[in-house]
Amino acid sequence: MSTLERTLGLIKPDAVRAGKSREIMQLAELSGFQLLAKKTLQLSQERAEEFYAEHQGKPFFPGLVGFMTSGPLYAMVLGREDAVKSWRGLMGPTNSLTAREQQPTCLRALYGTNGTQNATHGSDSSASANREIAFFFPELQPDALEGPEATATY
Ligand code: RTP
Ligand code: MG
Repeated sequence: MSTLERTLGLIKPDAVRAGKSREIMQLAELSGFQLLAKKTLQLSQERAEEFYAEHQGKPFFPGLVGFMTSGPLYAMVLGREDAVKSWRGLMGPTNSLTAREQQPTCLRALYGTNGTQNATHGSDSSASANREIAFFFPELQPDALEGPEATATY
């Protein structure tokens, strides 16, 4: 029996700028992912730093934050069996230059530029997926229905 798993996918600012968002979403759907939710948004420096908090202090961190705030991105909730692992497989290696050598048909080979500007993001575990979906789609969380406002309404 197959169970639906959810992961958080991003189409990063380089791929959005290059006009590849629709193509990437179509490839995702052709690869068996359901596009359960999507939105376009611009990250502030603070939000980008929070999203990539695990990389604070690394040499590439300032460049990463600068890149992720350089323009609008797409955030997507992707559903599929084994979604976390499957989406990372479709993206391919982190560095787009390596990706072109090792997996020429993966998303990062097709749409990315280098080690930082690599077109897409995907959660690295089910726990990360839950956290990252809540980060970009707080309105989808069951908790959003609780709290004083909701209680007062009913
Ligand atoms: P992501 O989180 O974006 O899905 O990528 P990942 O797991 O494959 O790679 P991770 O190690 O989490 O790195 C996060 C993002 O930081 C940028 N990066 N630049 N120049 C560099 O050496 C370097 N290393 C990482 C990339 O944008 C990478 O996706
Ligand atoms: Mg990562």
